[in-house]
Amino acid sequence: MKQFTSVNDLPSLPEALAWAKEVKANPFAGRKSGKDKTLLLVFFNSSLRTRLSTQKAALNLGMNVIVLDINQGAWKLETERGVVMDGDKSEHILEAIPVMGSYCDIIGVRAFAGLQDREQDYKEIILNQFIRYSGKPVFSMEGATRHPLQSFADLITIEEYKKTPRPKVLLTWAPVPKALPQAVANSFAEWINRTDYEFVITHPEGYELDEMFVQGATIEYDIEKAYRGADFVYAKNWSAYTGGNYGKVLHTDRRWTVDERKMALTNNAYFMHCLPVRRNMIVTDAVIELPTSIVIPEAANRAVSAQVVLREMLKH
Ligand code: AN0
Ligand code: CP
Repeated sequence: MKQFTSVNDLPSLPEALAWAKEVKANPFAGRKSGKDKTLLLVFFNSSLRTRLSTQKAALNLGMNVIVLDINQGAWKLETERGVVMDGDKSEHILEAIPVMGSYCDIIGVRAFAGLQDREQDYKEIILNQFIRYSGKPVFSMEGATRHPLQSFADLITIEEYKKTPRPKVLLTWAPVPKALPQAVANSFAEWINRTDYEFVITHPEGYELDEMFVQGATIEYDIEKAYRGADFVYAKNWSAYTGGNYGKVLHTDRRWTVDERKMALTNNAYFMHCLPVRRNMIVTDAVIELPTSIVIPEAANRAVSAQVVLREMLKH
């Protein structure tokens, strides 16, 4: 696998899920496969889980790891070609990328959406420049439109906890005051659409996601109806995608906060969130502290999804 930016890059999803089980049972089985190989992780944005779990996965495979936080100590990068660089940016990404590529064998990149210009964000310019100019296999650690390592870990988690072959999975929008990307929700929808689960999405009007990711999923605007009978409740905030409202926070209506009253409508559902989560905005203390809250095992599975992806990339 030369690149991993979406579920479509995996040679086979069922095989990847089978590998996840193997990795979990025996995390050090592949410890020779990464010998003398260097992984570079490049962060344009903050991270706790992705930063640690991807390093852990690489160490399990015997790789060396170097990490660069672009905003802490690197030169400010220009990303547009043709710009007269007379401002505060000292280096162009078109030199920086091949230089970074020369020091490593595989590159992971985190570059969030700017949320100003939808067309620009959905072109995934930074990720695609790394793919084009680094000369090395590249994987996404959350791009502008997707977070595939997260969605893969989410799917591994649902497969582990599901009690029926076709669980009802609910993706619910929840309020946050700051504008956040659609990437986690887009990607979750894209991966769940590859399964035969019952998949329902609920959000206030105006928070519709790109149809490319939603595909055939049921959109239910009635919150109570959406929660009824759910086996998994996956909460996430995202800013508006549609029309002139792209990147805007339309409201922070706490009727959408995941609370005990709504969880009582479910089939004793597991609560999931990719983290970091704002308590009592997205989910109440009570719900996230329930034994059915699986946010910690979900985060732990980030090391598993990363190890499966790295293992696949090391083959080439
Ligand atoms: C990011 C987001 O919503 O995309 C990262 C989540 C994994 N969250 C925040 O910026 C709080
Ligand atoms: N879920 C996730 O990607 O977390 P971080 O932003 O902390 O890496």
